[in-house]
Amino acid sequence: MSVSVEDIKEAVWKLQKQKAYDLVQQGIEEGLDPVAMLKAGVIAGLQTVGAKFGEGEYFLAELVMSGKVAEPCIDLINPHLPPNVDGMQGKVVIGAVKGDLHTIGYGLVTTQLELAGFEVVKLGIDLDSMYFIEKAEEHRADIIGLSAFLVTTIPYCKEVLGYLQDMNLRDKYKLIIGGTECTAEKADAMDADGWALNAVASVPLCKRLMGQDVGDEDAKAAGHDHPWWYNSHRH
Ligand code: B12
Repeated sequence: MSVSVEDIKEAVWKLQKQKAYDLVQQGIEEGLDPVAMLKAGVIAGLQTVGAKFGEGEYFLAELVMSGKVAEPCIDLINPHLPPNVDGMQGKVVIGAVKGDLHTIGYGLVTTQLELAGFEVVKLGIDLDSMYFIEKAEEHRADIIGLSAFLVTTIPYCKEVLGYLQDMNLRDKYKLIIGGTECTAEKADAMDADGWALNAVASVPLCKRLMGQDVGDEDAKAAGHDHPWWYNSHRH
């Protein structure tokens, strides 16, 4: 029987590690759309896990397991995602802020940006605010990407911005944020340069911040009701 993205989603939220992996493998062999397998399959499955955790049906053990189920699936899908390369776009350093252990989200952002021609340096998780700045300097980055999934870790994004300001580096870098609990409003309130809802939306965001023409999206993305937002007061 052929695989559907629903099967993949179900295996992910039911935490059936081997089954999810096998279904993705089979999906690839059968020519199922890799983007759909990722978004409507694996990511949707993780969202179901998150909802169950929020409702008290799943606990930390399930949350931990969901990461272990999803990651090998994503690794399997990644090489099959469609490339969209139009030359070197810019350099991004990205990682999860202090106290934040969520790796999957910024891993996906990295893949999409790389496919779109950005050079991306993955820094890791639970990083000191100053570390982002040191690495941005070392790699001569254009953009600093901060991943913050928790209400308790989002304030560290503001800390990085504060350090940049104190070091007179605020205008040298574009600082963007993202993660489940991050919103355009929060990015705006801390005067970040941009925010994106998901990995796909981080591509036009970074292109816009690098001064590229993004057509119709430009006006929409200056407001908060778009999958990505850029700080029109600064750019
Ligand atoms: C898996 C998971 C974990 C795993 C992570 C494993 C791993 N390797 O990453 C582990 C077990 C570590 C974990 C731990 C915890 N988690 Co957790 N976790 C999740 C879960 C189920 C999925 C997260 C995920 O990867 N989703 C998949 C990605 C693709 O989701 P996404 O948000 O759409 O990602 C996109 C955007 O965020 C964006 N993006 C991400 N980063 C960036 C960066 C930039 C620069 C940009 C532009 C965009 C961007 O692009 C991503 C890709 O499209 C979520 C539920 C959820 N709905 O997200 C909870 C969730 C995030 N966790 C939550 C909680 C509470 C915790 C814990 C505090 C639980 C506990 N009691 O200990 C701990 C905290 C650990 C810590 N200090 O970080 C809450 C957060 C709620 C809140 N209000 O803060 C959530 C929302 C679950 C819930 N419903 O309550 N978790």
